[in-house]
Amino acid sequence: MKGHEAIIRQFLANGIDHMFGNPGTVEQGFLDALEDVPEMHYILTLQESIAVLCADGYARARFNPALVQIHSSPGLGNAIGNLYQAFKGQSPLVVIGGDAGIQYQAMDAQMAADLVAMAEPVTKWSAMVQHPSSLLRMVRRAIKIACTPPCGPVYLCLPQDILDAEVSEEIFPAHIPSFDTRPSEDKLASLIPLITGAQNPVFLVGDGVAWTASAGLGNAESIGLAPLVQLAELVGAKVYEADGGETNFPENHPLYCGSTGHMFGAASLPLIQDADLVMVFGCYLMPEVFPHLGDIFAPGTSVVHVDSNPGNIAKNHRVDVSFVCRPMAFVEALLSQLSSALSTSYKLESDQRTQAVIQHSQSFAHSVIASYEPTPSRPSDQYDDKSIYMKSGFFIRMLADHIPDDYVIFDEALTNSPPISEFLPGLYPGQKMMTRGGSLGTGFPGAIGAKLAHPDKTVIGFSGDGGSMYTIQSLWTAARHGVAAKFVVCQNRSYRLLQANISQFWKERGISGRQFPTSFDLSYPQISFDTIAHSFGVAGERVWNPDQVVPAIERMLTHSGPYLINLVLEGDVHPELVGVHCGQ
Ligand SMILES: Cc1ncc(C[n+]2csc(CCOP(=O)(O)OP(=O)(O)O)c2C)c(N)n1
Ligand SMILES: [Mg+2]
Repeated sequence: MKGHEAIIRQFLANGIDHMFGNPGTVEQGFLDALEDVPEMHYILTLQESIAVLCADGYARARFNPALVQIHSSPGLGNAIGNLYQAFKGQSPLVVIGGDAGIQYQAMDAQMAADLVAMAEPVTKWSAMVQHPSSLLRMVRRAIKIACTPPCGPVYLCLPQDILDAEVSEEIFPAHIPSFDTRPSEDKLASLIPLITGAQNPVFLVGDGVAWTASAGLGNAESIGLAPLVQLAELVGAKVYEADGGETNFPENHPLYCGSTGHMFGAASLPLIQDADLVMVFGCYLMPEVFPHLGDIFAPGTSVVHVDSNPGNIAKNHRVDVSFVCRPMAFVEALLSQLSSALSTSYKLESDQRTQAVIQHSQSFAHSVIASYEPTPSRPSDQYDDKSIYMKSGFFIRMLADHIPDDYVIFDEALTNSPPISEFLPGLYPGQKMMTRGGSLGTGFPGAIGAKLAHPDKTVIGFSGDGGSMYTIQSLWTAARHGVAAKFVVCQNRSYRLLQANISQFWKERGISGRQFPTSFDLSYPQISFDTIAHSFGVAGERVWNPDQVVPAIERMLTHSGPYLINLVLEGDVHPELVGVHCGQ
């Protein structure tokens, strides 16, 4: 057997039977061989970034590795931004990249580049196979590294002449090291006084929770988040998501207080500084774009960090006690010691704390409802010579009323995300996904990957109008492969988040009286997403009026194939300024 076929069979040996890719000449040998191995399903995407993002959604929805096939240097270049996204979020992606051949390395020929070096900063491991005798060894190593916590993407360059050679190696599944380590009982006991002495405990949870919820990949959903929920309830802790794109705590739980800031360290600081005990589970601190540079913890606060990634622990901020293990294994072991150590008066106090947090969560829910108007009240904007009555809250509330319970959401609705968290919460790992690392364009390809992973579930991808345009041709992939994901574009005709962020920038600098930069405006020319969808073979419609919402949702949910709703929302729309304020 030649290398072309052997690598396909090697992936199949590890249960990897989908390949998301975009082809080129230097990969022609194994794409040809693929035609004779029907067990491997090739999902054709029209740009390498989309291949990475579909695979990312597929991996995240199953907590299992996914395979990406990309072209040589230009293809790798296209993939880099979203490999970064996958790297930030611990997705076990095995990326195989084509190359003309080892024999041409010295020539610096067309498409030649230092591919391994290009991929290095955005992967856990980047390598090129140098000799046919180690082809399968390297493929197995790639799978193993991608799947060992902290999981992450790997890049393996496969020169065509290596794949052309006969393979002498045996095919057997790559071994994934067990991560079922447990903290020592003595060290756990040292935490009891810290916990019982705390008046105001805060938990910070990140994607390390979901990715290592079970001891092996693949069944995070069945293990669930129950032990962590139990611990939070026992100690009456406020729980904040930090550095999270997965569901690391049930979003509808009264102790869940939402996410720390993504943008400004100053916004996250008050959430942490009134704590006297901070327990960090599977996350890096802190994930903002402009993080706080000083101490984020108040003096005297005890900080406990539990992570399967030692690199996260004490990376930027002080830590008092740490455990390198799966957060859920730590929590289970701690619970068995803690339950008997808590006095009745402690339990009364923690109940009081819980009640206070519940009131806080309710007032937050009220503010979401006030801002996003789930009950439409007034015409708020004009679009296409029509009055628009609604904000996203109404659509999302109606969708929540009609959707089956087994929904999976990829939420890249950005400024329209709060009502999604309110009405369509993520309850277990794999039910709700968001982008990581600030990367746009993930919503639709991510939903396609998730639907391929769960053909029987209702999968909805939400995207802003801006974000959707980075990867809009992913709709074609859904139509081509009959992937019945549903897509919702929140069309506010602007990069609204950038407008919100510059408002903060102006506020901090005492600047007033400015118009939003016209580069944040998407109103002209008008984008018709339903027309784009139709042209790619995806059914869809435009919704701008509350009366249209329920019938459109019913059509979307009952349609047998992929379906897109172009949801027209109010926005800050100034087409008259385009070209004027740019000085053109
Ligand atoms: C690949 C990439 N390019 C640019 C940005 C910068 N950016 C952050 S938010 C944003 C606007 C997103 O607009 P949209 O998807 O319409 O959502 P809205 O803010 O309107 O809710 C942009 C362009 C980014 N995060 N990622
Ligand atoms: Mg927008």
